[in-house]
Amino acid sequence: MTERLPTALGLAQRIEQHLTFSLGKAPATASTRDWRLALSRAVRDAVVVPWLAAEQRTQETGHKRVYYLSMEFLVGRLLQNAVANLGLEEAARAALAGLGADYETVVLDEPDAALGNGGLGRLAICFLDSLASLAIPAYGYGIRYAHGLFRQRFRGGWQVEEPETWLNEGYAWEFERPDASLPIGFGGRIAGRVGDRAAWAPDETVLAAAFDTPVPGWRGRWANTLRLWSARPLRAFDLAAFNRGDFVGAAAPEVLAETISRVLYPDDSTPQGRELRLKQEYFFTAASIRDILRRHLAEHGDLASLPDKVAIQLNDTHPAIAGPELVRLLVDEHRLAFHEAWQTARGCLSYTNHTLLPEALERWPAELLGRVLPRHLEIVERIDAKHRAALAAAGRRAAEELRIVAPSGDLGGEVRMGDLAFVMARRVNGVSALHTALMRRTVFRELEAAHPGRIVNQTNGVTPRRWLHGCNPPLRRLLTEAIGEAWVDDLERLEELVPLVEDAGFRAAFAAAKQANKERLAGYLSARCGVTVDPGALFDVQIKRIHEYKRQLLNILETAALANALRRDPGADWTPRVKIFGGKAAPGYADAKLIIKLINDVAASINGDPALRGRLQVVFPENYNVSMAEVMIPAADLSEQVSTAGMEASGTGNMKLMLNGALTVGTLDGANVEIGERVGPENIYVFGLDAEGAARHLPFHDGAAAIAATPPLAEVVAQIESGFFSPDDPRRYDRLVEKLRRDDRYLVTADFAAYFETQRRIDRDFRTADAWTRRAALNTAKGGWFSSDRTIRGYAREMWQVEPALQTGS
Ligand code: AZC
Repeated sequence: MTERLPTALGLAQRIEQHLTFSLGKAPATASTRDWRLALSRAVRDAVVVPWLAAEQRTQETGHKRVYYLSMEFLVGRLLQNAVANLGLEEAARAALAGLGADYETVVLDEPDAALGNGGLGRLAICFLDSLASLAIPAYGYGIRYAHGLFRQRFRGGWQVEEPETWLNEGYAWEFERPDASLPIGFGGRIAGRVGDRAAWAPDETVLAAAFDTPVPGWRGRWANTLRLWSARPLRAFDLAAFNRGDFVGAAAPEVLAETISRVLYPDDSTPQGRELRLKQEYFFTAASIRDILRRHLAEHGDLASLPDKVAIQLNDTHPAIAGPELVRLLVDEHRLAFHEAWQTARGCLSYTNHTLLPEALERWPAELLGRVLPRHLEIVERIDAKHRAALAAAGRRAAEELRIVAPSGDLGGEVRMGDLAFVMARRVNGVSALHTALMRRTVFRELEAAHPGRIVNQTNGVTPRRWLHGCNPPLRRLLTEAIGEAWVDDLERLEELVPLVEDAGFRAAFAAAKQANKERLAGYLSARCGVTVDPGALFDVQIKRIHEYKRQLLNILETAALANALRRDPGADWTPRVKIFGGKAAPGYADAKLIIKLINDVAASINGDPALRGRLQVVFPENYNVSMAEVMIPAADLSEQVSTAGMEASGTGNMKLMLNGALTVGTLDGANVEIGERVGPENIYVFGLDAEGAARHLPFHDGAAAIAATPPLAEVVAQIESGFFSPDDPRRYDRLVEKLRRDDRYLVTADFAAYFETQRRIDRDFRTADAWTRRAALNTAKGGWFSSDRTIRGYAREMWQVEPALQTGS
């Protein structure tokens, strides 16, 4: 499809029109925000054309659609990405300049839409970019949280959470769709039955209001839709109560309904919190499934063709209630027999597992599920019974482990959402080769044996549009000069760089691009946190959620041990390093918050020591988010991927950093394994126990003995205990130290020596700058496989059976 995209002049006119008629402002008084909103509107206008054309084409051809259901979409900024995908960058720059505004300033004004926590939510957005770029008709479905992920502040080095308010700052991208609203019920009872069918009478109903954001693909050939649901009261407010003077009471229904889409991940440590979370999950899943059925029936008129036309992907178990909901609608409203409904639903559904950590596998008390969704609990129980009966009939032992509704203590049972999603899905996937292999052997061992072949692997990927082309202009220019622009469409063409890596001129240019990015980050850190860093130092970066298994603790202990070594031997020729941390801890995760405080305490001790000046520095800017990642990733020399082997499902930051020419120091965990296979052992620093070794070692691991046997670690632990880093509260870290000694389940003390030794090797290697650059450039050259385009092609082929709606080049 060829749509005409605006020229600079056309774009300037549109920007001015929006400034005047959408925002009611004159150019002379327009603020940066006004220009940003006017430009966003003008760019949105440009997206609408391919967007409507794509929808029309899908309808006309009856093409299969993919529906990606996700509780999280970690969008970040949209403007720059949309401008680039539409090829409007030069035009936008020139148009704004002509109007007296600066493009860079305007795009940086956009607040991040942070409707996600971390990897899983960011992956969803990379996937939407790839789906649109590959012209695969798709909808993303999620929740339009009024408050996204909290804003992180450090007070005295402790994390405090403040509400995030992205919608207050003007959001120019969405279209509200009042005609697509749907009522969603909760609670109540079964009011009647006929055969398989039941009539559910909910006692609470809210309205799901739809908001559509167009998602343009690369070159603007195709655009898909991100449809987010916002909860509204069915009746606005209680006028009678208002007239009685009961203003608070009058607004109560409104408040209650809107609570459902108010915040991302409410704290689930209270029973109220858990119930709200379950309601959120059902709310967006039910609205999405009904929307899908409605569209399908309008276009195709029958339900038999549903699996041929509809592929629904469950991003983790959060939308797993989609299975029972679809069965419910097919049986209760569309009069299919139960078995037929189940088979139809299974034909549409696939499920991605993102974690093996037992505490992150969702389980709902049957009592709670039955109270909030009585009909669904019945359906789940029936599916459970039928599933096990079918296995028994086929001669398999109906193992206890196969129960979806499992007895649990005195609670009267719990529903294992992972097992439910598995049983309801045609395909189940893990997110890296190692993770998928472990999944088959551990959490889904029984189910894998019962349904061989259902589990497939789809190693994660990241979109090169945002994570190389968008965030790294110096490298983007170099790559395009060297091999042409086709790498943005087909990232595996980065392989063409391999011979160039042997060229001294190319290496010098590569190093210069890295240096420019390091200077940009230095400027950013200076402006944001008032710290001065030396762009000549090794930039050592660990950016991700703070979690014990991700082992920021290992990194900061090593940092403190390095500081001791530097102090002891000031004359030696050390490699200057800047340790950069970024990440948030879940508000209720006390030990992760204590690790944040420790990093900040160690940072204060190191940064305040004149003996370490110019050699070691620790920087931890608050409120790490997508747009901060876009500045940090291009500037990194070293990528820290040091999770306990077997625990990080995949990682995607590891891929972004590699693509941008950072070398990885990491364990053989998640996709690190596949990164190592592609770059070769000489171009990655692997250390520590592997997954098998870790599993074998753990039961016998003695943290106290490991500390005693590792002098640099013993010294740091002794410092922590003596209050060296926390003179105001010497006992602050007792709990952390106690865990390292007696319950080091993340094997920090087991891997410390190998990690410390590897870091010293890195110190030495970094000093041979040209050899380092060669290896960094090889990481970029070999990174092409980690494009989310490759991942989405895999899903399309092996899970969804869907083809692109346009051929490449058309
Ligand atoms: C993350 C995994 O921890 C990470 O390893 C993976 O790369 C990412 O998903 C995308 O697959 N998981 C989450 O963000 N959240 C949960 C609940 O697992």
